[in-house]
Amino acid sequence: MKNLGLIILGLILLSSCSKVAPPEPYGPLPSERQLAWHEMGYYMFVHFTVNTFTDKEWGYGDEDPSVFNPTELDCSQWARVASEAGMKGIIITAKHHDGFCLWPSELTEHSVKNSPWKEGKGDVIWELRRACDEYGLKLGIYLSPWDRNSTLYGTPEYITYYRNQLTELLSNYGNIFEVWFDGANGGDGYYGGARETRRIDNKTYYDWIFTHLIVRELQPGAVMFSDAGPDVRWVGNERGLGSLTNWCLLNKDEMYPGGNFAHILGEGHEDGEYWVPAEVDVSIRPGWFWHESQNDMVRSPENLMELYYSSVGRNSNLLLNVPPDKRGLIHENDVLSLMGFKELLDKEFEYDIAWGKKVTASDTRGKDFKPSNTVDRDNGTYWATKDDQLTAELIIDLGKETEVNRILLQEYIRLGQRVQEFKVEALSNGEWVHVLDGTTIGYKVIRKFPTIAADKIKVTIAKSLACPVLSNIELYRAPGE
Ligand code: FUL
Repeated sequence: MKNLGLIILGLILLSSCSKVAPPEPYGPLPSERQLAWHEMGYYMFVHFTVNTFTDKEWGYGDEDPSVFNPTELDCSQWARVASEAGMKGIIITAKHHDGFCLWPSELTEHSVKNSPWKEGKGDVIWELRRACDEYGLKLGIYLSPWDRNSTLYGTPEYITYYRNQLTELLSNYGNIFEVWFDGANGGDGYYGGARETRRIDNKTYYDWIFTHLIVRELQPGAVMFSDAGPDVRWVGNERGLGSLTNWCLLNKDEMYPGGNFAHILGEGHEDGEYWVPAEVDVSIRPGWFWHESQNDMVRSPENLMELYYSSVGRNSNLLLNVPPDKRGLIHENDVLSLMGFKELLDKEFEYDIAWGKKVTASDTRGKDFKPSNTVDRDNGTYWATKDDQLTAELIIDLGKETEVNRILLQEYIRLGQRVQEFKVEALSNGEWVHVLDGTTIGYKVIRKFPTIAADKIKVTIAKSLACPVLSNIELYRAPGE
């Protein structure tokens, strides 16, 4: 009898101590550098070069470096504006298609070193590095593969030149969070005086694999962006539109920058072999560079908010271009809009109604994966169902009737992207009311819906590639509507 008692006690202890295993990862997974990138959310693109002074979008490459002469260049102002607007970093056009370098490259004469700015002793990249450090921002680099100034462009020697430029940038300016490879290759250019059209084969000319290795070696923490990744993909348009269905996955093996893949890049591939999430690049003005004639065409705070929903709200990052003017400052109108947008953003997401509320679910894997992990504001914890349970319902009890009109959902992407379809309902006046349908979630989706007075909110995972794993649910009552 005594032994039986001990055995039972042992079994009870064993069962209470035994841990239920977390779900196995499903499909391709994000790397640490990609996970850090996902958390950046929203950051600034800076298009600045000779074009700023010649009023062009694409410089031909024959500019006299003396045209580059900002009178009040202040990278700290850019960084302060970015930081006050809630951005996490800045990516700068170190060299655009005109080939003019914003740093005193040893490899060309077409750079700041031959400009009157600071008597040729200045270095915009270095100043921006310091400004980013001052404001706790990360720095990224855009280096145009197409170079309309270089006499070498089109020959194999140009690739060495391009890689050496990249090496300068990745060796001398501290940690770089993103390297941006543009797919544009227009054809005609100055090319050291040849003034002709040079066509290259996008697929083979740049020999990208070896360029990628240089980035990995010099900046292991940096993600690389292009139409086809390898780490981050273009969203397929420059209008600020992420896709509602958006897989972080892509079959990129047959793709290359400048190829004709825009129609695929929005949605990605549900059965993609690689983790290559989408980035939405869009300008606050009609052009990428500053033009005096566009000073009154700056997007309004409300318009920026729409962009935020159609990018960050659709499982993408937002790279918002804010081009400095001839003075080398972000223009007052752009600053005003950005500050207005930040104010709207703060009001929109002022208080998370779901935080700490009681949550129940139709299925739970075990106490480490309990439903309330979705409302603890800790992205490291998550709710998961048992392995064979591919659909589930989760109900957040708001405690009392509460107005709601926004929902934010996140999967725990360290275990892969799984959800294919979801649905949101609200218990209002004792009845379940359909609020919205969705497809993918991924790192994050934020959806708007008409204000409803709800006692409870139900999130149904209607279809999933593997057992659903949700790390976060937030609810808001945004002003208006
Ligand atoms: C494009 C370029 O041609 C534009 O000038 C701009 O830099 C944009 C971000 O990418 O491909």
